[in-house]
Amino acid sequence: MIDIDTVSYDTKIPNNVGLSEDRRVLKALEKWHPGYIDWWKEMGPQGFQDSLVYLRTAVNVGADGWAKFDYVRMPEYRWGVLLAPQEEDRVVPFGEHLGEPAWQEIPGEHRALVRRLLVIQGDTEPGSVEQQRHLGATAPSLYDLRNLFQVNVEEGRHLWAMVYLLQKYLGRDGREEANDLLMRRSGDPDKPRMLGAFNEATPDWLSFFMFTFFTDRDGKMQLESLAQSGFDPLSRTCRFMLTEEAHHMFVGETGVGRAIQRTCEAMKAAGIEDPNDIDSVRALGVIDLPTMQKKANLHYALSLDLFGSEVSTNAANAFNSGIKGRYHETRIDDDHRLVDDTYPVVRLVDGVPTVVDTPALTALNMRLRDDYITDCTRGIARWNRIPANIGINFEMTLPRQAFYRQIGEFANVRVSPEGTVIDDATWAAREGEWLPSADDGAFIASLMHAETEPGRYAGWIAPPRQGIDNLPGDFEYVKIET
Ligand code: BYC
Ligand code: FE
Ligand code: FE
Repeated sequence: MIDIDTVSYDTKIPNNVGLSEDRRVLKALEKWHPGYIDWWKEMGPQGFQDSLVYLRTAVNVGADGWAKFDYVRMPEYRWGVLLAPQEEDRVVPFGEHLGEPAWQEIPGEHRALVRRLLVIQGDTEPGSVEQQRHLGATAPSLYDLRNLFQVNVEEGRHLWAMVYLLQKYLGRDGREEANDLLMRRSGDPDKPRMLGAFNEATPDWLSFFMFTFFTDRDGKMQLESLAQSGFDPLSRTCRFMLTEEAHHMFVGETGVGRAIQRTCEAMKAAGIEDPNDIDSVRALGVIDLPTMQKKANLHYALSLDLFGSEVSTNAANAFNSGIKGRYHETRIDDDHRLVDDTYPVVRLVDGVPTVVDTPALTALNMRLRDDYITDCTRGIARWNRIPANIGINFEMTLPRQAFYRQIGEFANVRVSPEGTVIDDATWAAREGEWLPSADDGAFIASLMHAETEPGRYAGWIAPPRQGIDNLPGDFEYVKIET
């Protein structure tokens, strides 16, 4: 019996899955490890591989005290395989196998489906690290630099989490997939990452914060759904990943929030009341609020695409077979089978976005997306308190979900943020009001420069209210030269 409360360090790979007694999987992971380190050095954070970074490392899986903070060089980070504790007598919580004991192996008939989900999930993790690899050079503070690297090493660990499941439960196929996960590259036309949002550039820190707010939140929703899985090792893996994910969204939400705060404070101090007086605001060396709205529009639309098509038989199969559930499945009060249910889905009917009742099983992507939208809306409301408190009249909003989509119902139509279908000419004329333009990008880029002195923050962003690990904001979170 493996003691899951103790993480074992008797192999190179910290784990609570008894790796030292599982020679086959241990050997497979040890074989994969050097390729991972090569990938990290080639595609991970550029320029800081020798710096000492004040990072948390997962050393346990309990509710409290699972992380230890210390200075580490990133290539020496202890990426481990950690699963949340096994729940006794857990059953498949939904689908046609509802109520059967949860599976400790993948049922033969669902191997292809699980493999696909593990690979898609796994592919996003290194994708995001690749997207963010240039950001260290322009970090607005050591505090932010450290948070970037924390997110990066944990996305690396999320890759390990998926690779463990592939190697342990999918044999040779899993091994091949694990190797391929190190071969694809974000944005590479020949071997891109699998999902759209992970092939976009993350050109500046505002994008990084928007990404961690919007796209890591898709990660949260997807992991929550997979955490419901009847395949128990997948459930336990995702449950532990979710404890790390919370910090990623914290980084995004507070990052954007601090930029909003700084802009509002600068406007107030300069006596500028109109948020749309963009030239005057930019002259203060801060990012104007309408540009932040445009960035939010972009990252939100890209993240909505990550939920797949509105109507999806893949999603129906994943649910029916007990592999991927709904957000908070076990808290939902219904039959958890959905065979005769319907769900309202926004579809394009005669060129107009229209709510259509659709069989609930095929509408599961949509349902998860709706839960996601609710979650985003709460975060936006928290952002909006900042201008209100400072006395600047501005509210961030979310565009309608048909806006700027590349996947699903609305992939082939032009839609305004208000949800009106428009022609190409109107789109071309107004796109610059809704999405960041090259000029906006250049302006933001002009503000991006590194602050490397402890306690100093770039002029476009407010300091955090408190530091990490109860340390002050002027703590030396990264020792760049060592
Ligand atoms: N880009 O039947 P459909 C995270 C493909 S983020 C490109 O609707 P399904 C993280 C689709 O693969 C969370 N292709 O698909 C965040 C399918 O292709 P095939 C990642 C796309 O399966 C920040 C076809 O279109 N985890 O963790 O219902 C930092 C038909 O689509 C896209 C997961 O996503 C796209 N956006 O839904 C780091 C969980 N969307 O099979 C990490 C696992 C769809 O016909 N994945 N396609 O060739 C899933 O549950 C589902 O596969 C999806 C798609 C929700 C992604
Ligand atoms: Fe992740
Ligand atoms: Fe994340």
